[in-house]
Amino acid sequence: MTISRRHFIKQAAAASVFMALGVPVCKANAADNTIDSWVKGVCRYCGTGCGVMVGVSNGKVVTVKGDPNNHNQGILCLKGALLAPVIYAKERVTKPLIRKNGTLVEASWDEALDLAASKFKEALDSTGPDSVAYYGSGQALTEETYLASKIFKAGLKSNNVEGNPRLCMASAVGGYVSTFGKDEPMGSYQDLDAATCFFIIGSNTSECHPVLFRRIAARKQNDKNVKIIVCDPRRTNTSRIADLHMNMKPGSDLAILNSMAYVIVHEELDDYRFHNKYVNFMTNDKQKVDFEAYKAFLQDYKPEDVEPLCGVPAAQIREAALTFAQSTATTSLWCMGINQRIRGVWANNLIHNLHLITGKIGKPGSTPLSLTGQPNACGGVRDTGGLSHLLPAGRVIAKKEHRNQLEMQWGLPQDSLNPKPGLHTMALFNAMNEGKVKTLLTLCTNPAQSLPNIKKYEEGLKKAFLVSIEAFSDAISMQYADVVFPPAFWVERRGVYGCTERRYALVEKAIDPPGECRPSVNILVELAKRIGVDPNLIPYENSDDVWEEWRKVSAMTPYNFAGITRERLIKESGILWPCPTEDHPGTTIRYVRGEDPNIPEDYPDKYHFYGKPDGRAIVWMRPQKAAAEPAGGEFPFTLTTGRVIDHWHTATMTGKVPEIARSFPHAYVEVNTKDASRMGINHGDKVKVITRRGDMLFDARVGDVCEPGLVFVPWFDPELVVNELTIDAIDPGSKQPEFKICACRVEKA
Ligand SMILES: Nc1nc2c(c(=O)[nH]1)N[C@H]1C(S)=C(S)[C@@H](COP(=O)(O)OP(=O)(O)OC[C@H]3O[C@@H](n4cnc5c(=O)[nH]c(N)nc54)[C@H](O)[C@@H]3O)O[C@H]1N2
Ligand SMILES: Nc1nc2c(c(=O)[nH]1)N[C@H]1C(S)=C(S)[C@@H](COP(=O)(O)OP(=O)(O)OC[C@H]3O[C@@H](n4cnc5c(=O)[nH]c(N)nc54)[C@H](O)[C@@H]3O)O[C@H]1N2
Ligand code: SF4
Ligand SMILES: [Mo]
Repeated sequence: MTISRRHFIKQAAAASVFMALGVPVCKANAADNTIDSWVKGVCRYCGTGCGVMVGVSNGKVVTVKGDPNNHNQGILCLKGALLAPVIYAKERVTKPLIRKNGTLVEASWDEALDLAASKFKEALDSTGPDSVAYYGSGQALTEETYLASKIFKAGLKSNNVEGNPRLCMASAVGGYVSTFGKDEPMGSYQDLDAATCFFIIGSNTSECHPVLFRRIAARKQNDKNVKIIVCDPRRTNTSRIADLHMNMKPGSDLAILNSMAYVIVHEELDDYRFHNKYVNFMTNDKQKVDFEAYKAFLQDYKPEDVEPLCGVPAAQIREAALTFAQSTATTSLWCMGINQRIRGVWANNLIHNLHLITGKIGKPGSTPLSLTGQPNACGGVRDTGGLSHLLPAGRVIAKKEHRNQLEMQWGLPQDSLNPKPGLHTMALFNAMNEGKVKTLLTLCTNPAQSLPNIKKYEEGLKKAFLVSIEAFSDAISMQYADVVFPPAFWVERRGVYGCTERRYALVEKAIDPPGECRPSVNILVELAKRIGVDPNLIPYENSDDVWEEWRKVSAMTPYNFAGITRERLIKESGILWPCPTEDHPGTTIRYVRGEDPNIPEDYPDKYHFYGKPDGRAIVWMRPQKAAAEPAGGEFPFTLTTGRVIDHWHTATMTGKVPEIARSFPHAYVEVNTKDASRMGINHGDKVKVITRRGDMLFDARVGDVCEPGLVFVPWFDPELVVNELTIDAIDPGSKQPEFKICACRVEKA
């Protein structure tokens, strides 16, 4: 039995306390005796990474329920519970397609592979490796990303390997690496059950990580001492359970975070013993200074002084700081409100600062925990090095020593890898505009809708030869594709996803793919061979073979996956790396002796931030900086974009679920009641949103979600592509675009 929306709501109503909190939950169905087998997997959607059991009957997926043995304890949100119909959507691409006379038409595999390979060869022969590129996804399997990255970097000698995590997690990566020397969080979901204070900033957890939000809400319900602080310019469902909602002006996070540090330091709530031993203080231009200099830097951020800039009363900043520092255990959670900013890395640093000056790190319930967006955003792309400056397992292209390690592991001659980092995402699409990148392979991403300021990049999408591995024919990017390969989707092939807490879990194959669809691993291998990549470099029959190699490549680094065998993944519902041996249980706390297997048992100190040469993490002195395009003059409003609970990104999947499509048929614009009444806008009226890049009509949703001066548009709608309006300014460190803030004008249509 599939779960209908009505059935779901009935189940959710049973958990009425959570409904009252705006937390939808979906408990596992009782076993249905019409099911032939239940196959273990991971939800296709968000970075929460809920374990699922896929019910198969007569070779078809008929229902999906939560895996009781995974962290989500059998609970799913509506998106996860309604995955079955997505598999059978009529828009599935089931045969290879090639463009002929402007139209995509069906072709044989040989024809499509040969055409794509010839275009890659043409570009490589005429202009060299820098003229080809790969653009992947945090929704691809770890094995797929590792393989694609190896094909391009080792096989074609092109470091133009990028992916949508650049739009998503790049600033979090930059934050972890600059503060701790290594990417990825140190904590885990266990911390959510021990925290007495949750500091949620720039994350609409209730809509974007619903099952984690439920866990947070449960924690609060079970312990009246638990406090929740939310810092977000919108009154989201997440903010509605907060004890304190700092309803800030967009873009003022750096000031608020420094101001909280000011209060902590001035109230003597910092943990001197901790930061004296485990922390270095560093100016923005990388000068090591002492604690007194850091204190002096904070003088500019007295709560009363930053109040006008951030719109948060000084008393609230003080309250937030005191609650953060005085709670027994504090967990910070953040997401795109922090990362999608031109100073996203700095904002990440300042969140880590609060934990480092108070010593609230590496203890149960105390951790900075960046929420990852996609189901494999923490996994594949970051761990296996699927970005233009990275090599697998935390190595970087710029370091000869790292390149040499990979050359050895991959059986390549020494110094044969390309030493020049490739183009980051926005530079890559710019290079396509300029005709410098001529052939692009995409896998599991829909850039024609998801890139910022998208009109600007249309030229390049048209000009370049676009080879796309894409599951649904109505993805907007298909309008630009020259060859389309039909992939096996979700549970039609086996492979690994890694979620927010460093948990790697296996998505098992439950059914055969339809038509001529093939697993992407096989598509990549076949295409590479035809381009001319040495078959000995890619001797894989399936994703299991790739996984075996990845385990070896990761061993001997702090990203140790050696103990995560396929056999264990089949038996267990996820394992948290580092996991050096087959009898190792996985790691829930990093950087702490006795917990993190990378720290020797006889290491003299409790903490060791081994990513840094002296074992000390860094408290960075990062000043407030305005957004790239602040509101003002002709464009007095701020436009922000984001998500709604039921839709996934460009809606190529959730749009196929009738229950979801009915509840969110189109994008809309949230306008504050005061602004609306001033402009004579009523709920449901057509409103024109105008930015320096274009304009678009949306239905108005008038209410109190946005403060006056701010409007919000969700970006799922393929008919109203709000990315025609958003700005493509990027963080100079992480190169992540500032999707969250641009200036606009709002007019009644
Ligand atoms: N339902 C659903 N869930 C998803 C996804 C989905 O498409 N749909 N996508 C997944 C992915 S890939 C991602 S990356 C995550 C994203 O998850 P989130 O980041 O939680 O979601 P967003 O809606 O993009 O934005 C989060 C919040 O940032 C706030 N914000 C805007 N400007 C600022 C600012 O200047 N400062 C602060 N502090 N906050 C600001 C917005 O008001 C919004 O509430 O969700 C994941 N989960
Ligand atoms: N305005 C605005 N824009 C944003 C954001 C924002 O907050 N605001 N957020 C940004 C963020 S955080 C992200 S992560 C990106 C996401 O941007 P995208 O990755 O471009 O968005 P998706 O819709 O997830 O694209 C996934 C594509 O893969 C296809 N697909 C699904 N399953 C499979 C499969 O198994 N194999 C293959 N080959 N294809 C498959 C889907 O049909 C879809 O076309 O968007 C970014 N864009
Ligand atoms: S919370 Fe995320 S991972 Fe869990 S069921 Fe919902 S969409 Fe899937
Ligand atoms: Mo994302």
